[in-house]
Amino acid sequence: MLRGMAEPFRIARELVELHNSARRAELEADHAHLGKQLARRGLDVERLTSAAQRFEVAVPSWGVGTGGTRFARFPGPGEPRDVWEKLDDCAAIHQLGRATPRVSLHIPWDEPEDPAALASFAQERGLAFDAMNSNTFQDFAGAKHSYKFGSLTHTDAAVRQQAIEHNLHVIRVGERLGSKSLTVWIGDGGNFPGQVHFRAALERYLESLRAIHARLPEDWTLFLEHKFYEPALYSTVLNDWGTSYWCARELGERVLCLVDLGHHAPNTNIELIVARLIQFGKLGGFHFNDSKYGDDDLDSGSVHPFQLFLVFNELVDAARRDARFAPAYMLDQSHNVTDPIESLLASAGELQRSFVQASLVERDALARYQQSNDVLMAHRTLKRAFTTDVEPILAMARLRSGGAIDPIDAFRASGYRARKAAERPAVSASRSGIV
Ligand code: LRH
Ligand code: MN
Repeated sequence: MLRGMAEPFRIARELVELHNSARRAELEADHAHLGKQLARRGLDVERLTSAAQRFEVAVPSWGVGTGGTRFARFPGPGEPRDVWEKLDDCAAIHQLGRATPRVSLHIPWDEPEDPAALASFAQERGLAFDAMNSNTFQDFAGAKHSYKFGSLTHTDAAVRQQAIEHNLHVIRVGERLGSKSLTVWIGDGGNFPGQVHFRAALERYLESLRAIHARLPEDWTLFLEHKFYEPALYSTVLNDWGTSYWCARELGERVLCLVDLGHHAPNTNIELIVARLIQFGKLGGFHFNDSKYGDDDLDSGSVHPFQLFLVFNELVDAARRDARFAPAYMLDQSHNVTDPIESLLASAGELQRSFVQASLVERDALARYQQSNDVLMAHRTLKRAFTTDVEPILAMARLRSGGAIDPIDAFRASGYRARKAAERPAVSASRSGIV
């Protein structure tokens, strides 16, 4: 871990306090006013605010760098150059937003020479490690076999074995970092009709996942991430939630389905898929983002905020029925034209907003309207929650958790990006690609 002589810049606690002191009185007035309004609806603003304080979502290590597309990537100033600088940026996000205490690493992009040192580095910054992500969708120097024609489902057993070994390696690294889960997403599939035997490929997928599952530590969970297209452009092996569900059931109770919101065809009813996976007991977690067309990895809630609310409506309803219900929440976004830190702060806030709004739904009334087929009132019951401005609850939750009332304003006032641009030599406009 080579670093300049001077300690890397960190946002001073005093700056956050100064930021909050200028806004506290207004916030308290807004929070009290919202409290009165919600009390008339039988809702307790204090209970909702502490629930918002407990809301957490993991940030992707690959999300703090500028993302790109297959055409180009335009790196911004102060790009993190390695996993250490990525953790510094994740720490700044959690310092201001107070909702992202865990980081999801991607191996080998974040391969630590010394996992123990990385674990204590993270701990010093109030961070821990969430799900590990393996990568058998790119070839890396020194690899014996190429994944051009697939990885865990490749027709050549030697290539599958290489991919299995990589996943076992990622588990071992994760164990040393204190992670408790592995997310497996593969790009395996075909670009031409006839290129892949659909059923044989899925059999190979199951055989490989069985080999990984057999070596999964007792207290770990394995997440299967489906995706309907890209990088394969005609068929993918783990193409949809149904296939993922069937595989998770085949593999075992610690194998669950992960829903990446961008991995569905446009206009797919994702909240219905979420309800199905909840009912089938196989909803493991999420990669939250938004998209207009393909797997655009846009900021959560930036295109379809009502869909995000409807997803949380299913999650809050499920948690109401089963206190143990705790799917893993992660962001998985690519920030091509915004400051990645600002986008992650905003996106974590949008998830928290959808969670709090979904917690406003008057569920007994909704159940009555659904039972009596009072369609309009059932829909209005959801819309009333979605159209409630809960910003005072989100800001108060941040304030009470030691964060910033307006994290993006505080981030800009801190000059963090400019300081990092001075500390971290600019990276040239590199090759295309998401990272
Ligand atoms: C695939 C995916 C997967 C990650 C990658 C960065 O589209 O969503 O979760 O490994 O993005
Ligand atoms: Mn994903």
